Amino acid sequence: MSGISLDLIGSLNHAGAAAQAEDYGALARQLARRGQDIEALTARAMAWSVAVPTWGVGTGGTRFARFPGEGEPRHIHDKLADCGVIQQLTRGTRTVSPHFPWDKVSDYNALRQEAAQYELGFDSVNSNTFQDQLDQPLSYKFGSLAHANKMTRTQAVEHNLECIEIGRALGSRALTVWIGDGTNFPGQQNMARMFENYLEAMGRIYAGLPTDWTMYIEHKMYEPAFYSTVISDWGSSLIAAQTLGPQAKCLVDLGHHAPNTNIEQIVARLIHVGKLAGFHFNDSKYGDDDLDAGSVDPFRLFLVFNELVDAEPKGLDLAYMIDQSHNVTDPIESLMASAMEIARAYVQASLVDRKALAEAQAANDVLAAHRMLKQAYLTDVSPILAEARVRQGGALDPIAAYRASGYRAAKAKERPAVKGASSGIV
Ligand code: PSV
Ligand code: MN
Repeated sequence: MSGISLDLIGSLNHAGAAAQAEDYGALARQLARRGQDIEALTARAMAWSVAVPTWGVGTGGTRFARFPGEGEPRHIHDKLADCGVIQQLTRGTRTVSPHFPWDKVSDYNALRQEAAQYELGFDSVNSNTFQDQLDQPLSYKFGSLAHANKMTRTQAVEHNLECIEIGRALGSRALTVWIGDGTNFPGQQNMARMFENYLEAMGRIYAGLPTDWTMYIEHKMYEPAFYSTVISDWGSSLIAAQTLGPQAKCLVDLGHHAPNTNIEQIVARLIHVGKLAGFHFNDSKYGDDDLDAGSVDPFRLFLVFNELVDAEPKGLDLAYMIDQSHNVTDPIESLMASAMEIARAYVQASLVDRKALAEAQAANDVLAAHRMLKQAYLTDVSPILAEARVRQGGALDPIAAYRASGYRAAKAKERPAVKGASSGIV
């Protein structure tokens, strides 16, 4: 099932081929002078993949307003079609991460086949106990897995167990649990008891995990709760993961920390204890802004990958996902740009000469060590990323190809706009 005409991709790639060959050759010579083989780096870029969130292809909003885009996906089938375009053009987003109940259907085996037609698989399944659904007996207004009332906790546990069942049918092997539970007022709840309630409920979900599954615990400092959240930081997340057992790990969403937090150090610590699950990539300036990965602070993204590449000999098995809210851009364009920025940070981090860096660190040659990171970060690896895409049948310039295809305008005709004002994160 092809979303964008192969002829169009082919002719645009052909038009840019000479310039790409020239840029690739120049970069190959520059890297060879540094003792690096461009082909090995291109092979790494080709093997790289990051999951796209199904909720990311819809236009996002804030709690003030949402300004819907044209031709938005109406359901999971449209979302898969859009994710298929992202994969077709970038060749670096081979899986999607669904969210339930938003993506509910009656036949998950059929959904798995449908995704396979776009050459997509399913990554981690995400549960949602931060909203009330229409047919839901007990409200999550005052919490879900950490709720004071055991019946509400049980309802939230059952939803998570249902997500695992759905995920099994989809071929997923992980459950991501993020809760909005917390308080807005000091004294509103007993913070210690809330954490105990959470652990009790999570223990019941953990008991339902298939043996080859992992549970990802996602922390977040604030929002929707503004005084305290139950899993506010990596410390709480790690305590929970260690209490639950070896199948529980900590997921780092880059936007879920206080401004200026040294996230790369958190990454290093979680790797040290063998508890890093993976990432939700996005960028931010002030809070959980959910901006496009690498759009505000690309150096931070690079430094996170510097830790990951450094730890590769430890044999990491991580989940890489995007988690963004596209309020003012076409979500397909933003997701393609983000996937490419994430791959860029990965390839740049792969340029660091680890042996030379370790020697400079051992000799306390501070500036030499720092300059090695800077040199890698300042290297324009775009020709490597483009080569990796084209060799796999993708687009030399995905955003240009997408714009030339008229995909969005065609979808605007096919998917009529939903009328009325709305707000919300997704
Ligand atoms: C919460 O802000 C979060 O990062 C979690 O990953 C949710 O599943 C997602 O956003 C929902 O938009
Ligand atoms: Mn997230």
